[in-house]
Amino acid sequence: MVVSNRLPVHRVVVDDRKGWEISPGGLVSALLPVLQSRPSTWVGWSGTSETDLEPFMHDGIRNQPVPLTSGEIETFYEGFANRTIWPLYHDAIATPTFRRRWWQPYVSVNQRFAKIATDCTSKGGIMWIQDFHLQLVPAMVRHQRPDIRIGFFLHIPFPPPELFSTLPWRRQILEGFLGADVIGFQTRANAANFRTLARRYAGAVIKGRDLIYQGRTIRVDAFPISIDVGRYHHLAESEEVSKKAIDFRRSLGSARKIVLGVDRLDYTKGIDIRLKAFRELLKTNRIGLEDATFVQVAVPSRERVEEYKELHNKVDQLVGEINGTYGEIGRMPVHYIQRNMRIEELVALYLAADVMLVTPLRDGMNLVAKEYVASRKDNTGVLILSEFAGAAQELKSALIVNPHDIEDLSDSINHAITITNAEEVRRMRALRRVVRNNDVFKWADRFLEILER
Ligand code: ADQ
Repeated sequence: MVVSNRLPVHRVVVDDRKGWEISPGGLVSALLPVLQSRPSTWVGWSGTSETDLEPFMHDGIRNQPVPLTSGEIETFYEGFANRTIWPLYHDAIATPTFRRRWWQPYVSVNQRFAKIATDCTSKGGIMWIQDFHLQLVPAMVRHQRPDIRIGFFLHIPFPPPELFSTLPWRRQILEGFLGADVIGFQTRANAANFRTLARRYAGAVIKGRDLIYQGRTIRVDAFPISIDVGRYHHLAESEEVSKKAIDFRRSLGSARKIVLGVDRLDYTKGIDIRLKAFRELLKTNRIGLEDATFVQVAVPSRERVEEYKELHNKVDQLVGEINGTYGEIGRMPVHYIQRNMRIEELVALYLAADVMLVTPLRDGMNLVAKEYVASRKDNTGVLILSEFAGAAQELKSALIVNPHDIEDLSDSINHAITITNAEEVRRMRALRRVVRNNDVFKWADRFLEILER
């Protein structure tokens, strides 16, 4: 049983007929094979306003929809999840909003998920709950059904005590997590933050990596998530993708190097800062149009939330300003694409890019960094990686930067553009070894193996 905010499928309408299609993404592709090998159910919101959806089978998995009202989408999802928890857990880069009227809907939606999920879990079954939308579900499930083995994985960072302590509902959230038997985080530091806070506010006792709480032993550990490495490798080898990469390069003109960024348009990802660093290089004449061109792909997300609208405008403005100031007819320093791309197109871009910029101010893991590395089949390419992404704990051979430091960032871009072939290959080989050794299947196996013990 997997429980997450969204089902692994989304609605498609073809010739006026409604159907479902598997959603792209690492979590879905990691869990599908695991779930398909045994009778399983995925509980989640369908992403639509339909409230009368019956459970349905898709690709060998039973999908159990959880309805959300438009009021709950505003208070539970856009409010408590996206404007309270998301910014608080990302170092308060945007100021978290604490609004009392969002709390009750968060509790009642969590209750609905817990009820629907327990109702379809057999005796002694295994339940794996995902992410920050559902932090209360583990305790709610335990309360109703102590026979179930409960796992919880947080995809985003878990903040240090000074920050988390400001949350008015800190105790309730911690107690929610503590209903699980295994609690997984992206990094060891995140897991340590949780243990400290569980001791401070919930009276848990720390014993190595475990917590003792209400007579139970709870495993609290780091499980760094990864990608389906084989799939990226396979795509990078395909003729269609290789051709597309050559096309991309050709259409980007004669600049020697292509620098790439791929992100959800989110204020945690540091998109504006990397544009400023690139502008700095142009402004100080350290690079010219013939040296490098910067491609930023950003898919809009959470567009109804104010901070996201502001970021959208800010990035539009910066791109316009850089191109207006430093561009020439037919030669623009920045190419900005604001839409979803097919995975084949993304891998082609990864293949075309000499330098990949992953500069979040804070990020749970960052899968884009791993996707780039997995696609670089000829061991070239330079990854510039923020020290504040979970991925930096593993990808130590990247050029590691502090994204708050524009000079450090522009120096690193300059270094990446002028790097020697020997250094480039040495770094990429080491990165590829790390990514190959921990793919998403290993991640899921390790978590489930501990949960099933
Ligand atoms: P995200 O914040 O969404 O995930 P990330 O890990 O980078 O961040 O994953 C984004 C995914 O979306 C990647 O697979 C990427 O290829 C894809 N993507 C990005 N832009 C795209 C575009 N324009 N078109 C198509 N696909 C695009 C959250 C956490 C992360 C954590 C993951 C997984 O915030 O820290 O790594 O979950 O746990």
